[in-house]
Amino acid sequence: MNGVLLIERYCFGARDNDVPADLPSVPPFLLSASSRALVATVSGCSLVEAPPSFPLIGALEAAETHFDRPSSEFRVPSLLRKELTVIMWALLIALTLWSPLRTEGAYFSQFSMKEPDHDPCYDMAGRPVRCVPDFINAAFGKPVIASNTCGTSGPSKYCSIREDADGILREHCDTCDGSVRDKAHPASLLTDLNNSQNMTCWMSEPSTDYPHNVTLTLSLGKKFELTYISMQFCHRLPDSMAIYKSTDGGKTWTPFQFYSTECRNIYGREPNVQISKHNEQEALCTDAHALAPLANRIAFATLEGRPSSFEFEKSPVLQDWVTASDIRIVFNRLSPDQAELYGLTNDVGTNFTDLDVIKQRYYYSMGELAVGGRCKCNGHSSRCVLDKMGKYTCDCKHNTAGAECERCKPFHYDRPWARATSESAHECVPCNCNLHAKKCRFSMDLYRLSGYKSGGVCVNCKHNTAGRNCHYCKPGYYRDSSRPITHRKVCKSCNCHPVGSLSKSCNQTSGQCICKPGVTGITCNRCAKGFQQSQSPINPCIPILTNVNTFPIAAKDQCGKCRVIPKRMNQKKFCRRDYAIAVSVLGREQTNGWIKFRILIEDVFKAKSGSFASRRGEQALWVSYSSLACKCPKVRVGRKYFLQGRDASNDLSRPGISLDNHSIMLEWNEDLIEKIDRFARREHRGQCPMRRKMAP
Ligand SMILES: [Ca+2]
Repeated sequence: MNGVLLIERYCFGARDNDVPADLPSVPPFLLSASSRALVATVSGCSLVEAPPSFPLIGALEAAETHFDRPSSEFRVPSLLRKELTVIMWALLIALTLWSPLRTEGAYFSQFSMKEPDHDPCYDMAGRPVRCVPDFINAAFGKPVIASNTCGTSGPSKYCSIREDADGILREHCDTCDGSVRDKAHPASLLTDLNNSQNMTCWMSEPSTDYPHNVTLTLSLGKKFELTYISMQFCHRLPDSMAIYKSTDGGKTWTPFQFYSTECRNIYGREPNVQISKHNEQEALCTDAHALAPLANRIAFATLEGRPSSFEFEKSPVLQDWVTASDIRIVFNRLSPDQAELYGLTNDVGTNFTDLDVIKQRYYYSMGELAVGGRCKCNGHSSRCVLDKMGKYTCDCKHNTAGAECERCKPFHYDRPWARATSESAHECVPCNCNLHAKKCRFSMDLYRLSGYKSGGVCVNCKHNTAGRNCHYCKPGYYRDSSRPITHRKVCKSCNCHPVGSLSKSCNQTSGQCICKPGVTGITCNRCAKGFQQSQSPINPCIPILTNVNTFPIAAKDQCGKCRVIPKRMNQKKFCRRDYAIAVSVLGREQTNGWIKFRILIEDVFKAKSGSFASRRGEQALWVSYSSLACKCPKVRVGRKYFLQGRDASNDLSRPGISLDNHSIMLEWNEDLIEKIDRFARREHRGQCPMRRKMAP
């Protein structure tokens, strides 16, 4: 039986004191279901004990594995076989009548060899429920790589002791030869169809080397959750052997279990350590296998003795512990004392000094490596399949994705991924983007704020929408109330007039743009009553004035000497001004008695921090109408100037830079840079001219 399992001496879950003293002492063999530990305890083949809840799952898995396979070997000591068969059937019949288990339909479907009527990942009402792939022998048919195989470099002789028909143990010798079909013992025989009547065995090359290290590596192709690893040997059991597992396809390995009569010496581990809740991920070392010298199977139950196995669903530690994508078995020693191998103490005519003869007895040989478990899908899939790339992977449901359904599939990030439990399938939920986005991300902060309901944030909202759910219109657009929010054209452009409006945005529901003073219309496209169009893009609509002569025209002869336009620049002037900047004039407008120029500060050579002059970018420059009338200075829109002055007291009615008698304004030319640079350096070095002192 590929699929093996089991029940060689049925003392599952039995505590030591449950086992009658006269029963051969074999390590109790606990078969654990993914969530519950076992089960029927048969000790001396009487039912002894079963945990109260779901007591039969483990036996179920065992039975599944057994009855499912056509050539299953249900290997039981002959005197027990009949009774056990009766017991197993009784259990199975009891289970079919047990309604809570019917929802775990995978078993029955497999039992009846029929496809399930509906997807087991959803209940009859279509609600998502936890689902798991069938329990299988994950090793069956998978390749095993052996570090060493008998007969691969020419024929080798080996010997073993067998019980002959007359009941007497005798040594039989044979030859292994990789090039002859009947004599080859390749590692592929570890995972072939198992037949107890004609066991096919892998063998290592006989050797007297010490330590005698041989490695078997099995790749399962993806992550599984393992219930047991079972090894049936064709020769004697190894004395010291380690099982490792990998969860990353064989890149890194962690110990799973050790077997040795000398745990401390060989593996540096205390033997038979008790597992508590604090070390549930610790690999144990046991010598239990050595207590039954005639046994030919070693079975490692991954959850045996681990306290949280009874609440496996709630134990991420144990969920990790039973997870493996690869298994490695390392044999380190065949017998405690290699000179005292079984045959040597028997009188079988062996010459003690003949090393060659001794060597023929030193090899490992295994007939079956079975790994019982389920393809790991975190409760989100009922089967594993080959994907397009030929890779074994879960057939994920519940909007999950990944080889183990370990994440949510794209656009289903409204709440965090979680493993399915019997209480909740924890299915992934699509983001709500009102059909305006194809991508979203998860935000834990928003999820918390929503009371753990919704954490999806739409990415790249299309159709001029915005917001975490693409549920409103982006700036410059407003909601067309006649269309549903999911409509492609739900957001209409505000079309705010570039001159008449203060911004591109408009009211989300009415579409009204924000107009400049004196401007009106939904898009701010015309002057309001009492206003007329001006030539200024800044103030496109100005009041219709009754008195046109608002500004006094200064007579030319009233203009005094202009101090704002100096004939030349010097160090003293540079030092005594608070700021020195280069500005471009962008526009002008008139207000009461003042002209306000819109300027762009392009360079700041000197300025007090926080002052208007220190801020690059757009700024206002105020010049009194009378100064301008005297062309002191002459300021033209579109020109660039060098500007110096003192920070005036802040006149709130005129925010920006104001020109006064201390200001200097020069039309810009590139030659100025060198001068400014020189003045600035000197000032920085403290080389400003001294102020003239008053005469005493
Ligand atoms: Ca085999």
